[in-house]
Amino acid sequence: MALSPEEIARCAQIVDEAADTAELIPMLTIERPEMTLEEAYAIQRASMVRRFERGERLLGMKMGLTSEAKMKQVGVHEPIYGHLTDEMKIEDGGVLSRARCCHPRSEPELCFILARDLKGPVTPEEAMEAVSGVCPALEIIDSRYKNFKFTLEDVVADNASSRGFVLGPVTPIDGVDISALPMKLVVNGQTVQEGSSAAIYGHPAKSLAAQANMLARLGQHLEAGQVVMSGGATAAVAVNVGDEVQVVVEGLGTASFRVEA
Ligand code: 0L1
Ligand code: MG
Repeated sequence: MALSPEEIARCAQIVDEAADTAELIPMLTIERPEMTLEEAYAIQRASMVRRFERGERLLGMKMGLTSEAKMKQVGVHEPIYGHLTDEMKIEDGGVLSRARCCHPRSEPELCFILARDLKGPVTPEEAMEAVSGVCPALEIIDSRYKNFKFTLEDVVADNASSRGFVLGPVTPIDGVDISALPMKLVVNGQTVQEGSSAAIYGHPAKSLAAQANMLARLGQHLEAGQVVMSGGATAAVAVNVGDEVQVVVEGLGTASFRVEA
């Protein structure tokens, strides 16, 4: 590790304060070009500790950059993950406060609900044994970096751009084939993105297993009751004040939020 513990803590403070105040920051790697992916995750974890010290609770994890569309959109080549807290959760039909965001975008996802602890290494099939239900979901991503531009290390340090998430009705996982569900993102009644759950890392179960396996490398695991956002099925779309944003997943239902000032 090239960055000192003090520098990790300083970077965590920078990204945490930027997320808290919705103020744009320059990429951390401009001044720290030597930052490794491992250090970026250390910064992410340290920024989460700051949130937990303010009273936020961990609700689960999110996989990011799991689709070809997303990798292309941000110009990187491997999935990443971030943490989800109760401060980020928006009830289905609820409100995203634009004032709490820098430049929010939303994307349609599937979210898994875990009934059991999930420890990697696991195969996708083994990972699914820990799942009790799945729901249509919307993620709101909001990079704290200027112009939504970053390196892989920058975006990992910034908690994979997490800003919010909305969960729709939960369907028991037994008997649901999630391999290729048609999904769409609807804004103000217009379909703005269409895709398939197959675009989520080839299969959403692969994304869940990858999450468990990445955590396992750090000696960590997912816990019963946690949620795992599996990743966007399409490119993300900018959302603005007044927008009504909805995900529609064939066979699973819908979830929505609206954007207010
Ligand atoms: O959830 C995602 O796939 C986004 C990960 C971070 C990249 C971005 O901000 O677009
Ligand atoms: Mg996402």
